[in-house]
Amino acid sequence: MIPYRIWAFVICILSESYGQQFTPGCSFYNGKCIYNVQLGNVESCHGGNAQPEPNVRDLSGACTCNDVTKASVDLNNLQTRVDKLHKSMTDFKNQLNNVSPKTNSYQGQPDGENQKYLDILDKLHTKEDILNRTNEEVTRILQTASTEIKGLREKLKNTTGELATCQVSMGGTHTSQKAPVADFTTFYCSFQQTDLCRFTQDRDDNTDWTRQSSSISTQSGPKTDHSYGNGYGYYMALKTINTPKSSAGKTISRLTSPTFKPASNYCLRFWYTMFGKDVDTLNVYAKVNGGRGYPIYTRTGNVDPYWHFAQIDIGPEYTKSSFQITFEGSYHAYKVHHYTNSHYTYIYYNDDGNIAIDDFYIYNTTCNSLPAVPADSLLRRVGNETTYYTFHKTPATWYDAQVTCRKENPRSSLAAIQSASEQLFLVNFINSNLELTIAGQNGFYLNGNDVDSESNFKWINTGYPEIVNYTNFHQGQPNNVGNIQDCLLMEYPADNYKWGDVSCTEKHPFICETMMP
Ligand SMILES: *[C@@H]1O[C@H](CO)[C@@H](O)[C@H](O)[C@H]1NC(C)=O
Ligand SMILES: *[C@@H]1O[C@H](CO)[C@@H](O)[C@H](O)[C@H]1NC(C)=O
Ligand SMILES: *[C@@H]1O[C@H](CO)[C@@H](O)[C@H](O)[C@H]1NC(C)=O
Ligand SMILES: *[C@@H]1O[C@H](CO)[C@@H](O)[C@H](O)[C@H]1NC(C)=O
Ligand SMILES: *[C@@H]1O[C@H](CO)[C@@H](O)[C@H](O)[C@H]1NC(C)=O
Ligand SMILES: [Ca+2]
Ligand SMILES: [Ca+2]
Repeated sequence: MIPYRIWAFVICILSESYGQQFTPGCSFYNGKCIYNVQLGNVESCHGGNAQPEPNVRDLSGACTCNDVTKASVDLNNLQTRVDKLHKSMTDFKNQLNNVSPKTNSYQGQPDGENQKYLDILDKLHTKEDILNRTNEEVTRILQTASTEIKGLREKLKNTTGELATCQVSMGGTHTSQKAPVADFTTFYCSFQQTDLCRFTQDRDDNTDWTRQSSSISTQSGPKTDHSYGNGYGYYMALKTINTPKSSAGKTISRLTSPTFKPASNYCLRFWYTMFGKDVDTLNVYAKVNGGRGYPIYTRTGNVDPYWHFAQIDIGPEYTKSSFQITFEGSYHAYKVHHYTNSHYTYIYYNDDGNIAIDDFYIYNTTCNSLPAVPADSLLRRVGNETTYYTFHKTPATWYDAQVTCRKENPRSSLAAIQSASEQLFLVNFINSNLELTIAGQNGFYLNGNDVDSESNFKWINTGYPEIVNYTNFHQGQPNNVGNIQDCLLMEYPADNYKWGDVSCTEKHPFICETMMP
């Protein structure tokens, strides 16, 4: 006897309306601005009878952003249908797999029930065949659509030059789940700003912090700033001064933030380096009513040339009234014997050590309530490494893209692709998403660049430049056309997003990556 349970299952499968959903469809461009991609009309498509929709505009006229936006909405709808299709195909296959082994045991039993089973299996195979053909059709449609979109965008660029503006509205159609809008604001400073974001030098100290770009020396200071990781970026540094001093003792310098409004809590985050043998201490204070009190953060000594992350909760005792943040750096002098006028004297030097800070964030909430990762991000775990990617379809210059990444999370940067499997992971994800496939026709920026030294491409996500070892350049790239191509772009969508170098001021979509500590 076949258990009732299995019968119910099989009947359930057959009564599902797969037939409707799995009818292959077509895609056509037909020289019009608006795409019409359909599923379920195979005769009218392949019979050449496809009629353009009455309101479709002819390409001999100029296409507008509205046309591209409408096309992208149509394609979004298609994406939704394709997603559903894939899901029901998978479910269907799973159900089929569950049923098949059970039915085998009834084969050869010459009863009526077994015959019914074989009939059902027959029908299931027919469905599977349709399903397989539909799968091929969907793949074909996606490929055609992406080619057509490319044509449409090129046409638009040729006729109106509206490319960049349109992509903004295309980006706006994305509706997948966003993180809830948190009730906090962020103050961020990359120290790229010449007004130092209204930070000011204290007057009751020995010297000033300086706004610095590039490395200070090989024995001290960071190699580059933290925001951009190359000579374009700036950071704040307390530099030793190689001048003899008459006495020992610390040289102290303070830099104070603008004033922050009262709130129940604040969270402070920043990056710092402390490198060189004369480095003494970095203290951070929450300055209330002009008084510094005791430090809320202290780090002492010669650490290393790398950028380090600091995070400090600032409780209500400090934040119930207006307050400022003060960074206090110090270095010490060392004693040397000096031979002058036939005798030895002592002189004190401090010539080796710098404290630097960059990428300052302050949020009017507790550190715990800040999102751990950027909203809407894609997770990848390899071994013990966890990375989140966010995809930005709105084109930006390499510099603006990098800062957008830094702003979304202190550990975020434009992505660095450091293996073939990471490249494949990203390319597969882009290809699985129609909107990203559309945006990707214009490439995706990575963080690699040779801004500092021609043809020496470096990854800069950690703020400590690293040689780009794994590469995936398209044939003939990098080629530094016009001597101005310094930034890496996943430039060739038709060739698995192989890389090229482009001018960093060109605007392209981009991928950010947040590496978890
Ligand atoms: C459907 O595709 C799968 C995987 O390619 C294959 O194993 C199966 O035989 C195909 N089914 C039919 C009915 O063609
Ligand atoms: C756009 O312009 C380029 C260069 O002028 C041309 O090769 C291309 O065919 C044009 N594309 C369309 C869709 O008109
Ligand atoms: C943070 O500041 C913004 C702007 O002043 C305010 O709207 C918001 O309520 C504040 N959030 C908290 C948690 O205090
Ligand atoms: C991750 O794994 C690598 C290689 O196994 C190891 O060297 C490294 O210390 C691990 N890192 C962490 C954070 O566990
Ligand atoms: C990259 O290559 C350089 C020189 O070939 C080597 O020193 C460095 O360790 C490599 N880095 C990585 C991350 O493999
Ligand atoms: Ca900076
Ligand atoms: Ca190039």
